Amino acid sequence: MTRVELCVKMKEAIENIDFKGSYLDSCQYGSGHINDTFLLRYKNEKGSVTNYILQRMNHEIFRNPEQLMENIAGVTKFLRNKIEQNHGDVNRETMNIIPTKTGCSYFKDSIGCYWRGYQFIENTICYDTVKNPDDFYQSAVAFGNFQCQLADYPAKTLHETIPNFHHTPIRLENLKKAIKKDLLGRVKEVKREIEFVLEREDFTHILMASYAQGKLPLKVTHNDTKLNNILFDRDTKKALCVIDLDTVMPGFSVNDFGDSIRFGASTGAEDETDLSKVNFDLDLYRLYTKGFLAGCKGSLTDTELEMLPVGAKMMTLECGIRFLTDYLEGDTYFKIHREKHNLDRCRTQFKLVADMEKNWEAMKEIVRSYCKM
Ligand code: ADP
Ligand code: GN1
Ligand code: MG
Repeated sequence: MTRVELCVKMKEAIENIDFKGSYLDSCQYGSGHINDTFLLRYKNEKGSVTNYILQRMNHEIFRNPEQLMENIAGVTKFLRNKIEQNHGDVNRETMNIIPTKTGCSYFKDSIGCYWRGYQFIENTICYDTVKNPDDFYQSAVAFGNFQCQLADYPAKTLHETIPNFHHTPIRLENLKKAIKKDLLGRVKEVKREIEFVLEREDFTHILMASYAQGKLPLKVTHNDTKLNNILFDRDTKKALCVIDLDTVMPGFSVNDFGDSIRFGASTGAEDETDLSKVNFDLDLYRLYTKGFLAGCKGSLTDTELEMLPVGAKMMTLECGIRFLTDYLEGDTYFKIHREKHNLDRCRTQFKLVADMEKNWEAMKEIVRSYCKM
């Protein structure tokens, strides 16, 4: 879609979603890899400005946006009740959908794109890297708590918004298919990366095998627990709201733990090109473990606890595999902002995997130390 087309469709969405006040302007917002996010400004009756979030959902990735929005509507309503019971702020501690003028949770435009509106959560900050270790700790408590809050959510009613999202062996199969096709002739450049993955093929099966043996339970999980999927309160500096609920579905708790570690317990950005700057930070791992276990409030089984380090390495390896696959397939999934962006991202992930392997015993010991408390 061209920029002009996008603007036309955006106008259609703006007219149909029940934003209150008179429209002032809009701009692109945030640094997510998947949806198109905009900040809208409205002038309200009192003359002051109300902000809203408008998102064009990526329906190539989320093949069934209706079902996805049914999940989000259900989960946010459930969270609102929990927050209310705890005397929290229902407008700031969870996402709130702005329905369309006909009361639907999403708007489908005339060319079949799906849009949704959210209340903008004011006075918050979103971090793309860990600047202050306490923020990372706070995010750990928030993601642990999120899982705990949803522990009694009727999981069977949730749709699988992306089938096999964290099924690592299937991710590896997809990579193998991309290697075979070699659409853009890029395989020759990434021989080392491919070898790195194939050497770890057995590892990719660990979680699925444990689940198949009835050891690892299925929980309601977030599945995309990057630090920038949390909003922090600007004043209190506390993690306030878990966002980006597109992938909330049944999954493994250890993967929620793991995805945060791969993104946050790194000394470099996800797309850093200088790999000497990218190291696994054991102190941040320790801090996150402490916070996540505090947030989960004793709800993890012994198998889940034991497998937390596996979750960390699994999510990092899997994400690297996904970036590499997308690179070979011509960068159609993750938004890229420069040439070889996905390859750079893949390399940081594999660097972290290698670092985790060097720190494996220490990672296990850290989990054990917090379980004894
Ligand atoms: P993506 O799936 O593309 O990552 P997100 O739902 O995570 O999209 O949104 C992208 C960014 O927009 C977030 O990282 C955050 O900075 C901002 N954002 C999203 N929703 C809100 C909201 N309700 N209030 C304030 N900021 C928001
Ligand atoms: C995507 O949507 P966003 O930017 O929060 C992706 C995650 C990846 C992440 C890598 C639906 O997350 O799975 O781990 O990029 N989300 C989806 O940064 O694929
Ligand atoms: Mg996001």
